[in-house]
Amino acid sequence: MMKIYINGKFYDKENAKISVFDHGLLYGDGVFEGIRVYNRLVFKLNEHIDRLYESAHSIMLKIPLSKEQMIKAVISTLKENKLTDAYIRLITTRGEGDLGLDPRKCAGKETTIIITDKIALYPQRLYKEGMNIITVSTTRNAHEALNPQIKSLNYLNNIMAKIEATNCGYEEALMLNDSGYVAECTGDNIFIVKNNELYTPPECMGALSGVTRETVLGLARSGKIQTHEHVFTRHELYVADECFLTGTAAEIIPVVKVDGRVIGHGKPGRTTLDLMKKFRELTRREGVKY
Ligand code: PXG
Repeated sequence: MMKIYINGKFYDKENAKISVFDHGLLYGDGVFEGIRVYNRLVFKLNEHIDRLYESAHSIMLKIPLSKEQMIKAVISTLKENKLTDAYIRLITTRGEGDLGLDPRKCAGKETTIIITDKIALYPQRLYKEGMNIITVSTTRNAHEALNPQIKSLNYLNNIMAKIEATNCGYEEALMLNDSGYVAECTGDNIFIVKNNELYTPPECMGALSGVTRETVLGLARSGKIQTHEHVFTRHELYVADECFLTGTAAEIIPVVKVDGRVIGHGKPGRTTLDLMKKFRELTRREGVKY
């Protein structure tokens, strides 16, 4: 039986419920993280916790637990569910208030939820053959409106882009920022390889500071690959030698076609395959053991 953590207690899935007055539901007012566990090793747990608290700080949401308490809560949820490989969804909402926007009404009611589940893996075919993605007309949120670096519960911007892509028969959407520069995909960061060097858009272009993104940049640097967090347009993407996406759920997934343009040789590239291998090795040996 799946056990879900809500504010320090475990509930069966059927009984894991929160108020309909929770501002997480009413307004998407809250923050979240998605974390992976590989064979009892929680991958980059501290990095995810840090990002959760940074997102909360930015929206002036007080998480009732200290980081150490949050880490303990995550581990105890994993133990309760006896999972060795898992996907963790960590959420803190503003909590129960009234029908008005004012978050002051929710003070002291912040709600922390931890769901651990089996991982829903992407089809193996996509890793072997690579993905075919399309640019959508929904632009990434402007940072002065709702900064894409805040991993908030308000994901409509990404969902609208995902709907556009699936309506066109594509698995994933490429999102540009409101100046037309490449930002990221709906739940993954984007990278290109050109002349054996690695490029990804800087966060200020509308990209989340992805934990997998940081990991891949580190792996590339230790493999003596030059890395650049650099602004680029769709043209640079179209003429890249290789392209791939990174995310906790997807890990590293090759992209072989963008807007109908074949990338490189139309197959997952050498650098991509090498980084995929190194990433898998890292997930096997590094993490918080429980
Ligand atoms: N960009 C966005 C907008 C994300 O939500 C990433 C990049 C990758 O970040 P990490 O830290 O995971 O390397 C994310 C995180 C989904 C889904 O169902 C994806 C995320 C979160 C929640 C759901 O695809 N990705």
